[in-house]
Amino acid sequence: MTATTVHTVPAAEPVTTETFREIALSDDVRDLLGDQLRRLPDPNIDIDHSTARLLQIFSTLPTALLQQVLDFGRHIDTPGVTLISNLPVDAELPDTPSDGGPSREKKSYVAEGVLLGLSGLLGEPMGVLTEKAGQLVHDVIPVAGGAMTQTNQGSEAFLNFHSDIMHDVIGRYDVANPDFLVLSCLRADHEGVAGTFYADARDISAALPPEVLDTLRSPLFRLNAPGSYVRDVAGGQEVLSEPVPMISGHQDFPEIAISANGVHPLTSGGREALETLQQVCRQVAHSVNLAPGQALLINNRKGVHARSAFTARYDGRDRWLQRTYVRRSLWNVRYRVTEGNRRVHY
Ligand SMILES: O=C(O)CCC(=O)C(=O)O
Ligand SMILES: [Fe+2]
Repeated sequence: MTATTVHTVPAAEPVTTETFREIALSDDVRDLLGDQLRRLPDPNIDIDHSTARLLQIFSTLPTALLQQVLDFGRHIDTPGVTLISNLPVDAELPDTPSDGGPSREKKSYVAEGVLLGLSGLLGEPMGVLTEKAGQLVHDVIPVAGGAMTQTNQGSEAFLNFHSDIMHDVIGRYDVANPDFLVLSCLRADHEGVAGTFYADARDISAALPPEVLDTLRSPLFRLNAPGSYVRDVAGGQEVLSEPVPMISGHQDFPEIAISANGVHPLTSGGREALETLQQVCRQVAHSVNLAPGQALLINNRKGVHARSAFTARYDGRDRWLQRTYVRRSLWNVRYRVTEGNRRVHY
């Protein structure tokens, strides 16, 4: 400290520029979690009781590991994506449901416990009536009719870099949408080639030519509503948001929102910038071929995710993920709450 210093500043927190992290449980920790989760009843029956119980179970994780997950949820400078490996799995896994789920044959709830337990360390699981009928545990499974779609039912087509957004009468689809997604793998695809990609907006911004970043930071884009909304509610018609930027907020901590089901640029410059954006996402992305016992924590504001093409056989052994949508708090989305279920939005 020099003589001219007139006030002290608290020691700076270590600022991380790391955008991907991997955490692996030891076998002992995995088995301890597994023993407790095997006794869990179906967590959907009383979700608030179950999430309380899961918080007790997950609080027995080693402190350093628990802190990494908590830090993922609470800090602005932590990675946008984290892979957790060597999680416990169900002793018996029934066929992958051919209708997209949920499975009616699943008898234990280890996978659901892992998914909701991790989710509870980040915030509150939420459902949306137009996405998986408002369920809190989403099954992400290839469905024959949706193979080519830009939705989570797809397989044959590369699912472009996107955020999970929500149709909303306020005209913004990136406000009441989940802050986080947790994706947990129950079964990999047959060939083990399905990759989940994540591109962090910090890495994207650094890699973009400045003038393209400027364009993407301008309100020149209208997001199409999610495929499930367009298909089930809007009779196949596009339903566009008000004009928004693709990238917004603090330059060191940007937020990004891209719709999977199409972005409509208002200018030709905007169109070119969108193409560059998808290319840059591919360049900077981290990718993981999820395997059973692995889960990805995804920050849905710090970055965008994608999935590579893979081949589905619809034979009961196809890729099966479970997913939650997580809000840090349910309070500021209360304008969308439905009667009779305080976690489910219209
Ligand atoms: O299948 C995946 O790996 C990701 C799919 C996806 O985008 C999602 O579930 O939101
Ligand atoms: Fe997604």
